[in-house]
Amino acid sequence: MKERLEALKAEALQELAQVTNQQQLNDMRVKYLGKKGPLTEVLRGMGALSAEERPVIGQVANDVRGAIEAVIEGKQAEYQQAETESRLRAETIDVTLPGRPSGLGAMHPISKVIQQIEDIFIGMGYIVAEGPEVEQDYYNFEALNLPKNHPARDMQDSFYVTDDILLRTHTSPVQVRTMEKMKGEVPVKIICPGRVYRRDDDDATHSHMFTQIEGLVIDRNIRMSDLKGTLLQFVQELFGKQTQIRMRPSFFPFTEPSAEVDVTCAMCGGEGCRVCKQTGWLEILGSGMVHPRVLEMAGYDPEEYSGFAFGMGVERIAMLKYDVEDIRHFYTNDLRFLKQFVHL
Ligand code: 2U9
Repeated sequence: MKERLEALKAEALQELAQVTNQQQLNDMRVKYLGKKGPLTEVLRGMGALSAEERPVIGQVANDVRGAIEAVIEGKQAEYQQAETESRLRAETIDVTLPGRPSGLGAMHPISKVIQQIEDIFIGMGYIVAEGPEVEQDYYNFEALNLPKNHPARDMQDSFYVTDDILLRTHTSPVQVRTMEKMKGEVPVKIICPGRVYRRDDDDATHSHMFTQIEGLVIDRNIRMSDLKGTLLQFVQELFGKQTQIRMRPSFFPFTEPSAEVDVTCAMCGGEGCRVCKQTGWLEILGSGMVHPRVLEMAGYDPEEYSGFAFGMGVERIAMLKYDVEDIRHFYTNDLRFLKQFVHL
């Protein structure tokens, strides 16, 4: 039996020497040390041995098992080490590689111009007010002295949701709502930025949706000169100290008197050029003294209070400021266009 065990050991060690991978090693472990293996079989036969032989053969069997196990374990450690090394090699990160660009965005040019204009008026003590884009007929038209049957209320010109509800055509309803909330208190000194909607055919200078900023001041003794001084201060902060304004008579249902406001062309300094169509002037604002009927409807006695209001299209101002030739560039979001404003 001792000879059989020694032969088994020699055979196992020789075969193990040929093993080259984990799978073969697993097979060897099953073959020599498994329940159905030759070693187990020998040990099972020990019952037939004499009491003197049993411990001797037992010792030999244990030595053989130990020797085979030691070789298997040695190889096992070798394979595990190789496996770990190859995994680490595959997972190596080169921390010196340059990072991937993160694709950081930038503020949209219209948002930038809104912010600049807000900052100028905040500096003059105004509060920014906002309101709904889906508006009631009363706030959008009626309260602004645009009675029923007024041409501006034509179904063809506005986006109506129902007979009484529409997408606001200007931000003026925000001023009306603010006056209502103020319940006759003064001063009212607000600017209202926001999107407005008109049923226009889109082209290079018209869009069915655009951005307005309107302003409203109500107090005692507010005069046309306050309006003029305010707008001059505003355009000089926005376009530069050299900018001048001129006011031309105009008509709006919600202001009386009304005036269109032109600024000297920043492109040519008033000399006349392509941008100002050789006139030296650019129209950028509408304005006027708040109509007494508008004051009255919102709860302000026109005998005691007066006010001025103005309105401008943000896209038009951005187009002049940045020499953009087509309003649609602001909405198509072509990165080649937007990236030009990253550092402005
Ligand atoms: C109240 C009273 C008066 C707002 C005003 C204008 C003149 C004006 C246009 C400029 C270019 C609109 O974007 S645009 O097409 N706006 O000309 N807006 S006065 O007057 C108000 C508003 C609210 C309660």
